[in-house]
Amino acid sequence: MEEYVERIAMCIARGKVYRSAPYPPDMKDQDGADEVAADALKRGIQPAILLEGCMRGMDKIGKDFSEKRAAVTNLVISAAAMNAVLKHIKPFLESGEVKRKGKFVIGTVSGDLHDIGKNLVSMIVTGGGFEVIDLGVDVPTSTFLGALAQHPGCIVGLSALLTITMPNMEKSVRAIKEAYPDIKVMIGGAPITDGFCTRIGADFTSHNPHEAVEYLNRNVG
Ligand code: B12
Repeated sequence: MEEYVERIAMCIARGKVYRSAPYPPDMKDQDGADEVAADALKRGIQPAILLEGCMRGMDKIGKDFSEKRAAVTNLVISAAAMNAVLKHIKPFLESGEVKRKGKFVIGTVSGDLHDIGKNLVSMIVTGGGFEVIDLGVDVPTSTFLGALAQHPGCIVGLSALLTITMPNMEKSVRAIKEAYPDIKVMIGGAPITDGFCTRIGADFTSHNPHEAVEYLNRNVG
């Protein structure tokens, strides 16, 4: 069992998606995350064990990213490897056989169409064992509020990439905090700083999706 956790973690941390993938060159002709996950399930390994491998792998690449040993491109490839595993676990997640830790609602704020970072955060949070409700891009405050009413107990994340949409982020955060003072609000995106986060009353910000997962682990439930 531990062997599969380690193999999956390694494929994810190194970004080995499929056997036929040429990257990384030193893992050429070795099974990737896709094949290892399929093999594990065929041998009766519990899907939750594969999720443990996902978390360990993302933990490693997340730390490498924090310490500047990995770039966003590495995160993207690792997320693709993680998705290859999640594809196999999805039916078990949907049937409820594998329990989620909690719910995370995320969206890009009104007026903003950038979604690459948001999608990366969504994927990594999913791999961290949470159910993600992705509201998409250009999300008005009313849609955030509607989703929070529908998913009590969730944590919410807002993304913004444009300085001109940061005021929309502020409006949404303030409205969320007014309607749901107990809901934790996380914000992110290239122009977002710790100072902005504090000023608008959000609870947490990071440029690193791995730290978002750590925040969720600390604050869920
Ligand atoms: C790709 C891109 C686009 C694509 C978007 C495609 C898509 N599907 O997302 C397109 C071409 C559509 C686009 C359009 C525009 N863009 Co643009 N775009 C970019 C670009 C090159 C990359 C953004 C990106 O995806 N980065 C990679 C991801 C992984 O990084 P990220 O989003 O920052 O996310 C990371 C973290 O911030 C964090 N994170 C992100 N969200 C969240 C949320 C939470 C909760 C947490 C915890 C963390 C988190 O995690 C991620 C992983 O580390 C940037 C330049 C740049 N280098 O940033 C310009 C940029 C953001 N764009 C810019 C501009 C001006 C525009 C346009 C206005 C251009 C125009 N004149 O039409 C339009 C606006 C359209 C709109 N209304 O949104 C400017 C913004 C300048 C400013 N000061 O506001 C930038 C900075 C380019 C520049 N240097 O001028 N753009």
